[in-house]
Amino acid sequence: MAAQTKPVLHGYFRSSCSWRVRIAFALKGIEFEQVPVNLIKDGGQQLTEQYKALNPMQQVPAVEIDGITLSQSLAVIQYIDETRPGPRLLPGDPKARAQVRMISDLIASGVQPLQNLYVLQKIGAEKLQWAQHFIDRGFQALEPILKQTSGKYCVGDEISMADICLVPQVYNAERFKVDLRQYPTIKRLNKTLLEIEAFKVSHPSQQPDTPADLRA
Ligand SMILES: N[C@@H](CCC(=O)N[C@@H](CS)C(=O)NCC(=O)O)C(=O)O
Repeated sequence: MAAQTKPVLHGYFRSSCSWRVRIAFALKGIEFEQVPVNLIKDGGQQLTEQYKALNPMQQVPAVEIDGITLSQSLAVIQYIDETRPGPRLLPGDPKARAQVRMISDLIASGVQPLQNLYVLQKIGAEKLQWAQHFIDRGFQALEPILKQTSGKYCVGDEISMADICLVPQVYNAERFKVDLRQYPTIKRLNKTLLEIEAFKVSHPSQQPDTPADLRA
């Protein structure tokens, strides 16, 4: 299906879920526009009535594409995969596809929601330990799974949605100072993936809304 206009990504440079979508666009070679939604400024621009109309969950990303507005990064990635040419982000083989979804869900449902801004604001002073605990808990499950499923990438030797979820989650783990030494497979995959152009151009340090002191 030919796209009529460029998709618009409403996102935040440091949001791992926005980064997932940026990686998917980059892997597929899709040009898109970015509208920054600053999660901190003005008490959080995601909480405005204007943004709530785009995404009632008041989270980024929200993507305007082909006449519809989608939130939920995995839904966006799968829509892009189903409608755009380029490398497949979900493999054709049902077993490999299930493994990609398993890893993606583990991160997107089992780890990231427990350390997102809204949750940490409710936790208060203990937020660093809370975030570390739940990232560690997820990574302790992810490490043996990836040992089984990975080749060069998370599932075999093709880049997939699982890789798209992994790298931003490792970035979050580093931000929260999680000790990654106990996760050699996660570390290896992250290092390999960060060498790939699509992961580089979409990196939080390279975005239009990246503050000057965080630019690489
Ligand atoms: N399941 C959603 C999660 C979205 C989400 O948690 N977004 C975070 C940034 S990565 C957010 O907007 N947080 C704002 C807040 O917590 O107030 C997705 O995959 O898109």
